[in-house]
Amino acid sequence: MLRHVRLTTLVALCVVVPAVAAAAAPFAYITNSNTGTISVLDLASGAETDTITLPGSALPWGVALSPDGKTLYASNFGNGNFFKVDLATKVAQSIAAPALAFGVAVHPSGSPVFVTHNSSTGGTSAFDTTTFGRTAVMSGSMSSGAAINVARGHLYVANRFGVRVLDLATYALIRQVSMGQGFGVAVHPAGTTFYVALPSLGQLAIIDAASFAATFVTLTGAVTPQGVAVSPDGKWVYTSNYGSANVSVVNAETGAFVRNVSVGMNPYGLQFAPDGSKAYVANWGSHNVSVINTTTFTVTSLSISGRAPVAFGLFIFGQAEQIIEVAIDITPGGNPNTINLKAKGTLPVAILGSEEFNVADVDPTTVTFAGAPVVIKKNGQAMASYDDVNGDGYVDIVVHVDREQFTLKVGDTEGVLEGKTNDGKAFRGKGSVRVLN
Ligand SMILES: [Ca+2]
Ligand SMILES: [Ca+2]
Repeated sequence: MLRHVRLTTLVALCVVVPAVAAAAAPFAYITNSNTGTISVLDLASGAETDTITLPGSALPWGVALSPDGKTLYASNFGNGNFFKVDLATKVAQSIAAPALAFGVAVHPSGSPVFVTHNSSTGGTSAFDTTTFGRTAVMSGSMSSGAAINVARGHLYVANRFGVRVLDLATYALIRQVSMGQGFGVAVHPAGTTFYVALPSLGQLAIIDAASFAATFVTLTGAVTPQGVAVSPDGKWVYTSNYGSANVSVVNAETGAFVRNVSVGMNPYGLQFAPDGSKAYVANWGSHNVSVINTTTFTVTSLSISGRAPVAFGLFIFGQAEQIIEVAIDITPGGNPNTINLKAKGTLPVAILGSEEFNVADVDPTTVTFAGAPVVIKKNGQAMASYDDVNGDGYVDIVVHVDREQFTLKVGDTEGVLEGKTNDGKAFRGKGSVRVLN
């Protein structure tokens, strides 16, 4: 392992130094029931980057992804089958299943896949994901949402009478929690609690995963809550209310109903982004996806090419974007870092290299400091140079930003540098400043 990097070895280092683990941007996979398609949405841009057409007469409904994110499973509510989609090739394969395939969940090991059936005698099937043979049948009636509690080794299936708790290894029935038709099911990240939407009661059931004791939250102003989702930090539970075009927000710690947020028509599938900053809901009636900012509760929408989206299940895959923290030196060698807002020209800021961060990875055209971009020269290149400004043996990059574009004001004490590496990873550094006018 190279501990000290000299300028002359910079090029070689691009190969030698391991990059920080890549964070896959999240994608949403929306089943469009009227068009027999799946819209693939890049949640970083909000754009539909792919549209997968399912074979046959398809009414894609429930959805789940394999743990590695490479395979998608979608139920076909219109026929006795479900689909396996290879997300690399976008090839969809049809697998025979009992009628009215509805909810889908995948075992944490990747197999089997569980498919629920929404008929009067419909329970749950388990399919081996290599052979696609049906390896188990669990009884039930009007089964809908399915979810897995990895910590407790339980499979939950909502049904006509509430929710069934099944042993994830033996499929034995552990408990039927009776409380009226259950629909969507979601599990707290710690596995301590699970949640069931009760459409006909307009309630959310909060169920202790050990004792199965249930408490019920009345969702004021909610009609037919169907989908349910828990925030990644476990603090909030949302329901999508099909009949009232809104999403209810419940405090998971207190069990208190907090508020409703208006979304599109007939909201159905609902899930949080991996970083919890947004929640996405597929609107069956308005043919789009609402995006709820979970801090401000403002709502925007994403367009999709298909119609009548459902996305019932866990339809988002990806990791929260990780920001690499870097050390910077504003006006290298100078201290304090005085910034005169009346000054023109450029301000040099060094991004310091280290054993963990190779500045050869920096795309200088993406860098801003205190809102000011790096100056682009007439030849199209960023004004930047490589030097070891602090003499620690690691190469640093010195970028020159446009002094006339600072968003700083007098009294600010911190300047933030942001940018991206050549392969799109975000980094950030902070330094003290003294701002004069
Ligand atoms: Ca300095
Ligand atoms: Ca250095």
